Amino acid sequence: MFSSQSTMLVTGGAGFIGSNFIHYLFRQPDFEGSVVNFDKLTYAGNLENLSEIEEQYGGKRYLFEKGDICDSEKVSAVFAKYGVDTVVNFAAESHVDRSIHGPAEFIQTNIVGTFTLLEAARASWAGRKDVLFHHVSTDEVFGSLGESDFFHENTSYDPRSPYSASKAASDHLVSAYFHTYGLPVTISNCSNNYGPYHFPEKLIPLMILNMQEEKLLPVYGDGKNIRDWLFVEDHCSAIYAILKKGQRGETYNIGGENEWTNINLVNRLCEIVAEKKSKPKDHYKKLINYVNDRPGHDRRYAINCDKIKNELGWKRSVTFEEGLDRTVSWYLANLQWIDRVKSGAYRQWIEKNYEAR
Ligand code: NAD
Ligand code: TDX
Repeated sequence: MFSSQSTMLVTGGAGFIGSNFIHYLFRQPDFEGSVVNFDKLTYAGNLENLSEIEEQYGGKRYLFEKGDICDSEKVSAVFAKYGVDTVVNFAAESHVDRSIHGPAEFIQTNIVGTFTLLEAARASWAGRKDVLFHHVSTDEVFGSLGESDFFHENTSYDPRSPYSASKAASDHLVSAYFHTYGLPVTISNCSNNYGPYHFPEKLIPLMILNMQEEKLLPVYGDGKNIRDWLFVEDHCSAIYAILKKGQRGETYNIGGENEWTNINLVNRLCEIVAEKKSKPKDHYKKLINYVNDRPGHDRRYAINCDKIKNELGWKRSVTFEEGLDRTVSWYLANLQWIDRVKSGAYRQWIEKNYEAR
């Protein structure tokens, strides 16, 4: 029962996927509603990602509220002020390495924050069925795969990092609110995203940036861990399909059907960047540097996304070659964006934790 006039609370809308999602929404001809972007603006949140949206729709169909999803008073006030009827919950601490160095923030935002949002939705919506709480989650909740199997919607949860454990807990809470209170919810578990506005601590942007600066390219362990990569716009279109057609109480896996070992991906990125910067094909490959493995490093992720394809008619539209090309071009054209997001809090954290790298 999605209404094109919906008033959507997008939490974490200033981050990587959230900001791409808001851009995506305003490009949809069948979306005529408004978006309230609720974001704490941690090191990972950057309002500059939405400057064009602010210019075009600010104060009308696009509203920004700075706030913490753990702040129940503020969250409830936002529900009441705007008459929110749809929540898309992106807000989270999202980086596995950070969760290893300091799990507390992950427990707070990912678990307590999701709980706080659920409580506000339950109180504000009291019995309504024309509303939806969509929770954005990850394939990492399922743990690590062997060589040939896939994550399905009914795969048992087996999280291995503080990040994935906190996301698993939040998924369980969302599901519990459906069964216990009848809150209309949907959940999606997506594989690794890549694309514009990806914070340069994550593998793909970090590698592009290090190549740009002729710095070493740190590959964890033997480099043979496998991830299933999806262009961020395809994740956004999947979420939009769930908002419009998803069954309440259901979970949908989203993936790229696109498995790469980290080392093969880094090698491919080296070639693309070399080509764009008119360097010899192997110029950047000599920077590849195998470093200590991430503790508890999941070996392989691979999503079976037949359910969302068959039931909601979603399909991926961007090939990996095209997506990587667009991503590398975007980063090389937006080096100032990288300088800005890397200054301040992030720079201090990286110096403290990765001095030895
Ligand atoms: P991100 O780190 O780039 O952005 C997170 C955003 O949430 C930031 O804008 C940050 O300021 C905001 N935020 C953090 N704590 C907050 C709080 N307490 N209150 C309000 N806002 C807060 O993350 P992302 O990569 O865009 O991921 C978004 C969501 O998608 C997360 O829930 C993540 O678990 C999930 N996800 C990510 C991927 C991926 O590959 N990046 C894949 C699957 C699922
Ligand atoms: O410097 C690096 N070297 C390296 O080898 C980094 C940053 C990562 N890696 C490896 C670890 C992983 O196997 O590359 C792979 C990808 O790492 P990340 O970019 O940190 O992503 P990942 O840990 O797979 O998690 C991402 O996808 C699932 C997001 O950060 C999560 O929020 C999402 O849930």
